[in-house]
Amino acid sequence: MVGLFRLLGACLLLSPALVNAQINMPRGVTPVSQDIYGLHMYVIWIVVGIMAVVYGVIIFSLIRHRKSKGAVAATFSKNNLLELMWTIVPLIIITAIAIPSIRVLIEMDDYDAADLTVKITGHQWKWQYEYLDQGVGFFSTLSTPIEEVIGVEEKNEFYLLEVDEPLVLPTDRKVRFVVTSNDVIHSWWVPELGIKRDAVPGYVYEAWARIQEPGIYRGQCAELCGVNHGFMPIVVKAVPPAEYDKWIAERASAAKTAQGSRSDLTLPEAMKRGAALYDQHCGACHKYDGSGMPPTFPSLRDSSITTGSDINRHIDVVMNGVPNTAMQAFAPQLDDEELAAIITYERNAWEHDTGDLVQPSQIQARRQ
Ligand code: HEC
Ligand SMILES: [Cu+2]
Repeated sequence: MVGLFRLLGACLLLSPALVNAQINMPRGVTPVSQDIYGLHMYVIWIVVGIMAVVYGVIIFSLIRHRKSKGAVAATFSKNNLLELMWTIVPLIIITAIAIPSIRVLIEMDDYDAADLTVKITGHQWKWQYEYLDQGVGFFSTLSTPIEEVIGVEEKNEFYLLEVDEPLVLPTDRKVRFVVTSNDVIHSWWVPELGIKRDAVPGYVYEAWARIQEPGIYRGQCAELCGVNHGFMPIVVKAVPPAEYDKWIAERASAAKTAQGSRSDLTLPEAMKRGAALYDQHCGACHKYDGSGMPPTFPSLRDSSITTGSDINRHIDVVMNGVPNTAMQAFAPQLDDEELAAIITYERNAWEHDTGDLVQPSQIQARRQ
């Protein structure tokens, strides 16, 4: 019993220390996340106060009015003062919680006057980030090697919390997020930014952050979204504004150059790019060796679509997807060259060796 009380006392006194032990919620690195933390601690203390009073009365009554001492139950059935008290006291408590809560809620919803806007789209199973004013966009996919997932290699420190390309954001600037989804409901959750926003297809929800410290902040999809729900982590890399400006300028000019050059692919080029893109965008469902997980995710090995002579049938499935299945339309997600490379890869990998080479111009021709 004494041990229990000691533990309880330690919990209360050491609450900030327990953040590091991941027992308490993080304080975070934005004004909103810190205010959420403050509100949380404030409510916890009120709860502790209520608990002390309630348990105090119960324990006092148990000891003071115990049967062995000859206690006799009271028989009164009405006490106006008591009733007034248990109406007024909760009212005061609720008001004392409501006022700071509403203040934090209003602060969380203050999306105006943002310095930049990032559109976040959830996909099965990856996140897409678009810097709306700069014309820069990319996908961020899990980078944990498959060997660690299946247990043949030791898991690293950031197992399932690492991506190929993090979301790069400036510190000390107001970043507005618009969050949506391409398929099912996901949720973009980064505890240290104090943000958890549902990504719902057909809707756009907003959030914002002004990050105060450079660093790497990790999060996860927080809405069960299918078999690889645990495989779409979030990594935010916050850098000083000057560094961010340099990064975004480089990305923007790279995006422009890529748009201008549309040359034909050679087969080795297409296979190399296609293999990497296939692993990134298709491997989660169709597996890295193309064997899929039938019957839900079909095998692409020796399928009539990936090896049949009607290449356009193959192109159309990948570009338009299959309605009402997890096979999404990739035409809006990938550019002509990327689609051409992936399709070429599928037609030649896994001993398919059809020799077919799909060119970006063929994809372009089939875009509506
Ligand atoms: C989220 C899971 C998922 C991802 C990611 C995915 N697919 Fe699919 N794919 C499916 C499902 C499910 C089907 C079966 C649809 C149906 O019922 O016809 C399918 C069907 C296909 C087919 C037709 C196969 C056949 O024989 O019917 C091809 C080709 C294909 N996908 C290619 C791709 C390519 C290329 C990518 C990556 C750019 C990809 N898929 C990514 C789930 C996925
Ligand atoms: Cu998800």
